[in-house]
Amino acid sequence: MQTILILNGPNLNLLGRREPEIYGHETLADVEARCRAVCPAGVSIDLRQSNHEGVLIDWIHEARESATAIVINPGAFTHTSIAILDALNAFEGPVIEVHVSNVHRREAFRHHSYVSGRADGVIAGFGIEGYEAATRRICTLIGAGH
Ligand code: CA2
Repeated sequence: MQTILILNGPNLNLLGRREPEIYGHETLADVEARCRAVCPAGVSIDLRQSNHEGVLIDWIHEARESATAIVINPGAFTHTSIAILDALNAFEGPVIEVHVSNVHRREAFRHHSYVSGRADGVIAGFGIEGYEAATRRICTLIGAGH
């Protein structure tokens, strides 16, 4: 079994519950179900969310042993966290960065991402469909299914 770790940073527990005009109406549970649905046999999804930078870093370290690939929406840590970048640099598998909103159409401080320089792909502005697209791309990159 290959595992895709789908990590979500701060405030993304509110997905589908606040600011639907920016982030839509679907929740992280919907994200999980959609990503599971596009995974071929032999690939599992492990979706997690934390509001704490150190917890996200610990999960990325854990993934070195337990996951084949990472899909990450680091939330606002995208724009601030060299520590998350360093952790991702220590992970050897593919990494795809996802943003629900189109960060480039928003405030200037959302235009720079520390994670993009490490990511194998970046998706922004596709709503939660971005997670599905990222999961499909990861499956291609790890040679799973289809
Ligand atoms: O567009 C994205 O996915 C972001 O990563 C979301 C972050 C934001 O800081 C990034 O610039 C772009 C914020 C996550 C907040 O999530 C909420 C979801 C629903 C309601 C309120 C916040």
